[in-house]
Amino acid sequence: MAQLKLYEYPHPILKKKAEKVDKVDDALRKLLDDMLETMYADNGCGLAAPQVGVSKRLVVIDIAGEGEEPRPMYLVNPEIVWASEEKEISEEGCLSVPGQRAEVERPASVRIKYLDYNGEAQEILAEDFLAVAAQHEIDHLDGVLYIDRISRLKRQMLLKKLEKARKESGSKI
Ligand code: GNR
Ligand code: NI
Repeated sequence: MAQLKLYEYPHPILKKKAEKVDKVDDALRKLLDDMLETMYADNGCGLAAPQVGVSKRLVVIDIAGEGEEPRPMYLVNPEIVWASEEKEISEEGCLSVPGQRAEVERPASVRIKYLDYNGEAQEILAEDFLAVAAQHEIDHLDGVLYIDRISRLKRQMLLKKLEKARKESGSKI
């Protein structure tokens, strides 16, 4: 296993639409394992491949709470096949926009089709925080960050704070 480098805003790879994967083989599973390790090391609950510089449609998620048994999920080529009319607002953060948070509105539940770690087709109904995390990650595969889903004014304020925090920490955050 290996920890991968995280790409942060405004790296252009985060704006690119990622490519579909055509087969789940050992090399791909190794990448999924490394993504999971990277996510755990940075205390994230989800991670998409573009965040580690790989423009492929791969996501890992673990929404288990602290002190709970880990429950890793691997989503290859995830697709939202249904979204609820009902919307929900929740506070989001992103490892690629470190130290910042904002409220984002999204469908409250979504049905997602994907291939699992073994390349088998799966479909799940994601609700509550899993719905938020899965939509946040699938957005990454389409080059969309949660800050693209907030008002211009809020985004400008958030990006100013990010810039300030980076300066204060000696540029590297
Ligand atoms: O660790 C993360 N926490 C989080 C909190 C609220 C909504 C979404 C997320 S995902 C984020 C990790 C990340 O940046 N994934 O892309
Ligand atoms: Ni993110």
